[in-house]
Amino acid sequence: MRCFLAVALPEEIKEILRGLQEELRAAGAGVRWVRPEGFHLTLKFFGEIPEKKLPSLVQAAEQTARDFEPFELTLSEIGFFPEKGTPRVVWVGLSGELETLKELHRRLEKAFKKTGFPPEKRPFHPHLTLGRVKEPQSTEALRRRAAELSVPGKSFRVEGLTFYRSKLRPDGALYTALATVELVCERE
Ligand code: 3AM
Repeated sequence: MRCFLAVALPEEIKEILRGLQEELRAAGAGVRWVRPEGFHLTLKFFGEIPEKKLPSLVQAAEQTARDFEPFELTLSEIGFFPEKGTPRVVWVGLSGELETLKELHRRLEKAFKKTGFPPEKRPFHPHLTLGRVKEPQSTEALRRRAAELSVPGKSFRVEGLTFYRSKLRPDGALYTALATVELVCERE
């Protein structure tokens, strides 16, 4: 199965992201928008794994999550990959306790490496994907529209990590939650 680890998002955050999608949709670019129930913050993409590998990944995540207490992130700006030129991915960036998020990501990579999954080569750029560009024409209007919009500075608590299965469909990926691991560190 195709599998990844992510932070699931509260409904009110998904609602905001859905609203931003609506505003951007008006720019008329050929974008495949993420299904609102599928919004998430990816921490690690595993690719195709045999189902029997999942328990060892969950265990690695649990061990790491033990050293972290829940923390807060805030929606920031709309951004694009790549930053300049024809965009491929439209996303919402994050602010807040980003250093904690990056440390969590670094520790997870280390734990998964021990489990046999090589670390991601690309730098970690935390983002919430809104959509993927399918037709690179008319993306200028999309960039213009994005620059006009203001993202509500809403915060949410990261309290757990969720393993998802991703099923690729012609109309976009379908994500199913497989297991959730809580951040449980209890500091004095
Ligand atoms: O929705 P986002 O962008 O957070 O981009 C893919 C998506 O992240 C990413 O894994 C998440 C679930 O599909 N992804 C897909 N293929 C990937 C790959 N080969 C990948 N990340 C790294 N390497």
